[in-house]
Amino acid sequence: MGRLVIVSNRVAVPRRGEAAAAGGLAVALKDAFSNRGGLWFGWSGNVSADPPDVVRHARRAGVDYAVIDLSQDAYDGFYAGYANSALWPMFHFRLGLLDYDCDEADCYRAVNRRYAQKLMGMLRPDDTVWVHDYQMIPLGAELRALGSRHRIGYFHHIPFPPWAVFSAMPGAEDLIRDLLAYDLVGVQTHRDLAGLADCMAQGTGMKMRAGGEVRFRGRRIRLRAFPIGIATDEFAEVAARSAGGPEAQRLVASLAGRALIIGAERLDYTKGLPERLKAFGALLNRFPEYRSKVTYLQVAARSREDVESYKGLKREIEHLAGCINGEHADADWTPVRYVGRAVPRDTLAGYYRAAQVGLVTPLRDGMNLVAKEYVAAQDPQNPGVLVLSRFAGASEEMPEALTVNPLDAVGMAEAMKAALEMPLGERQDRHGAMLRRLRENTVGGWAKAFLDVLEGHEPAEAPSRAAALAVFQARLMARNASTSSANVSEEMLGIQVADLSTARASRAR
Ligand code: ADQ
Repeated sequence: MGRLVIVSNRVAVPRRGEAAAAGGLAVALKDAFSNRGGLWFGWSGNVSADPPDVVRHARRAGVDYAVIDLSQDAYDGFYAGYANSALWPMFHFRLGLLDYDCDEADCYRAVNRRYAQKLMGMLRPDDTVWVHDYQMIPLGAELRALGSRHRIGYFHHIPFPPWAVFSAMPGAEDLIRDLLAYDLVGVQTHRDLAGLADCMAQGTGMKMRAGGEVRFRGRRIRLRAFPIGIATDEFAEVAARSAGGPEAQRLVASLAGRALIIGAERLDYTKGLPERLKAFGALLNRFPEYRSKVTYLQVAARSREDVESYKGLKREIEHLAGCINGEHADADWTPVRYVGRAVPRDTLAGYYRAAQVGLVTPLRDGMNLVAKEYVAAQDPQNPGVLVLSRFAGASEEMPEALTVNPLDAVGMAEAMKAALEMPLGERQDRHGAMLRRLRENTVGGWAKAFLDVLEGHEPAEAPSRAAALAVFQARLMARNASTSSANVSEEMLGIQVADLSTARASRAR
């Protein structure tokens, strides 16, 4: 069996003597790596004006890490620019925040091309390549253009909207065609799979067949939903241990017997923080019996502060928290506690366990691991209640949560009240059902399921014409700044239509 090669935007090389950071992909891939060895390639996280054009290598616990640095221009155009100012809002249905710049789009392709060139030099013929997330969509096509015949899979961690939304992105057809270079495209949920299939059908003319695949020039591209999980039992153990630790104990003592509602996430406009604060305000206004009886703790790790659309968010949240506290606080009670930074994973797990309600209410989310962690962290004898947005991918797998629309402040306030008042038996039943499912679908199982489908696949032909066309298009755009992406798309679509009619004609024969 060949190596497993992972490509993700950010690669955190563990310190010497450490296996890997707890949580996240590193845990998911532990088994896969330990069975066959592997390579993990991506951006080091370093940015400088003129970084050396070299790949740095490190070996930790049987895994080779290979990282490159980004120049300030590449960081601005590729990461802060196209990936996080255009792709991120579009994939989260926030077209009003989509900030497209064609130079940044070119930069995104150029960075992906550079990654492909570096990676090709490190690949062995029997390697399996697994590409992660929206920063890397064109990587597969760039690898194919360089002659790669590897099995290449792509997993999309964030939502996949239907074509009516996706097509707002300039160059949408090219982006969706890039996915045809992969052998397997994975998304989180069935809702995302429907979005992906719709984009494939309308953006490329390729209809998903029964069995979840499209056929393109003799190749089979599988489209599947693989809902990501967590290391359930390990997280439950960490939470149980941390609940007795000093951090959680200090928190519990400070509540003076009041109920605790918790929220935790990166400070991101997709996570619905202002809406949640307004809903908590509505709880205190509509149900005054909860004044001085409940405390809401929001832990929000700072994120992407150099992206324009994130800049006002911190201020808005601080303002809302201040307003609620100003209106309702007492000398001995602060309704909203706001911790504006990341806290260690085990501390967070202890906080989850101490909370009677987990409030996870994103406006859109691929999956949302906090929802799963909150459930895993509970004491099964006396579990808290999860209040979950219907727009989080996790809601597909967790119907026993109290499902809410995050835009409905009163509905959310009522759900919080119902959660705080839920009888023990009902809490145990709901929690038990969710925990069973979390144990069945762990993050290790998720990685295995993806790789099993990817590796059951016949080798791809390379370079496919579709991929070569996508690369041709990107190069053309880069060379000729005056050529608008719309023109190039039309030109490509012309080729596409011609190809399809040839295919139809040959089928008819
Ligand atoms: P994220 O958008 O980062 O992930 P999420 O899935 O919730 O969102 O994962 C966040 C992780 O960070 C969790 O493990 C959580 O415990 C941790 N965390 C949150 N707040 C923290 C804080 N203040 N301090 C420390 N740790 C904190 C993207 C997609 C998601 C998808 C994941 C995985 O946007 O939809 O679930 O990838 O595929």
